[in-house]
Amino acid sequence: MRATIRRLGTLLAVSVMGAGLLAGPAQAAPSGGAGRFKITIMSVQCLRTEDNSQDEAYLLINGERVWSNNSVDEPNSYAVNIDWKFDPNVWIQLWDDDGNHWYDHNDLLGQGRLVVSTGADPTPEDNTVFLNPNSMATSNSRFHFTQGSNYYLFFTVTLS
Ligand SMILES: [Ca+2]
Ligand SMILES: [Ca+2]
Ligand SMILES: [Ca+2]
Repeated sequence: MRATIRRLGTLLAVSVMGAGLLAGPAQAAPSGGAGRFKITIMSVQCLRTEDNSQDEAYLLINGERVWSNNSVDEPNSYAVNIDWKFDPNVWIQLWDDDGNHWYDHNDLLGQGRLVVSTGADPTPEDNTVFLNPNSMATSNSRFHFTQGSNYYLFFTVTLS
């Protein structure tokens, strides 16, 4: 079962890549979620991989796998272009796939949270970004992940 799902995932990934080659950058971005707000993850920048060679990076939004790239190099940037609706919170994880063997689990490279906050000037925290729902201003426009690697994730937030 797991192998079948993985194969389906590979087929999907290959077909998406194929569509990308045919349609170019104008292809429809994957999207999901629900709520008043929308985060757009524009790109992933890798300054240092977790693996000695390339990383097999993938992104989870609220636990759903939304993007992956099996040949992430340092230093390099990769377009993501994922839209995800949310309200009031959304959390994002970046992982490196190592096949998830018992002797080599996949590696969590970092996680960030985006939190709607109407409080007065919440104190900035590492990788907790606050969204003022009145002004739509965010306390940051990127996450910085440094667990055994060095990655930036760039995003914008708009009304959905
Ligand atoms: Ca790894
Ligand atoms: Ca890996
Ligand atoms: Ca590992």
